[in-house]
Amino acid sequence: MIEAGLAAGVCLPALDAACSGIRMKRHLAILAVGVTLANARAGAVVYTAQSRAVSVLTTVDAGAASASAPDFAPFVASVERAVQFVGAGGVIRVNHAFAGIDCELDPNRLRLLGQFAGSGGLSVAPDGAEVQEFGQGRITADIDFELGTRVMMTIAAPARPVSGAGDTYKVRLRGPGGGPAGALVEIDETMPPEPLERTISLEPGAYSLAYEVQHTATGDPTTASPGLILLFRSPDLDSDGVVGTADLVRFLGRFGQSAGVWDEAAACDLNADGVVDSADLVTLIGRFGGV
Ligand SMILES: [Ca+2]
Ligand SMILES: [Ca+2]
Repeated sequence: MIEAGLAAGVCLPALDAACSGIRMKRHLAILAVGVTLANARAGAVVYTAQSRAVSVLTTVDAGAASASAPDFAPFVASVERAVQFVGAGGVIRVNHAFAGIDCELDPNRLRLLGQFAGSGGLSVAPDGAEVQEFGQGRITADIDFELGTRVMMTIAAPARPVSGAGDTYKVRLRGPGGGPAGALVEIDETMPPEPLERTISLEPGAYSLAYEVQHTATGDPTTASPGLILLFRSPDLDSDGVVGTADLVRFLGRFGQSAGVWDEAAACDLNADGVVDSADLVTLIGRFGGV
């Protein structure tokens, strides 16, 4: 007993230290497992492929310029050309083409803002021959992503710019299965130019978005501002793979705010009714601790 007591008395601090070390290792191991799981899940939306580009063309000199995104980082770029030419009556005019893009692939939203400007007109050669000159801008984005869980998504775009013959406009979202059955959104230049806003519950799986808009300026200067947003309404607001305290804090920071699809608060409007309120909070709490 005494020996045991002494032994215990001597050994306890050492054991305590040893146990503390073991606890620390276990703690680190649990942390490591947690990090691995978070990385593996990495939020509801994972982008798997991207191809984004802007380009312009001026017909006076058949000149072109373009830029494309090298990776999944925000793509902010613009290209521009401006060339003088002789119009009717010897008046000097400008054949202009500008195209800009600002596109983010955030786990909670895919947002693309575009900008076009341009001008053209009739050029008159010394022999009197007239040619219709135009400035043309083009924006394209092909983006694939995968969903690990069911997500309510809103896709929205302003009405396409009304432009000339030969211009193109496409918004196409395809889901698992591909083909006609997988076509969730399909809009092109043959349809009336109307704003798009549609909320869809997306099942887990692979999706592909194709966006293309081409704007042609044939006369006096014109501008156009196309855009597109896919808003993924997941309560995992920080996209770390779990609905937790950080998401709740972020959510409460937007509580009570109105939320159109283009607003910063929109990701917190989980039921897409235009306001961040208690109904959304109930959804978040219901998923707390899960994905
Ligand atoms: Ca989270
Ligand atoms: Ca709401």
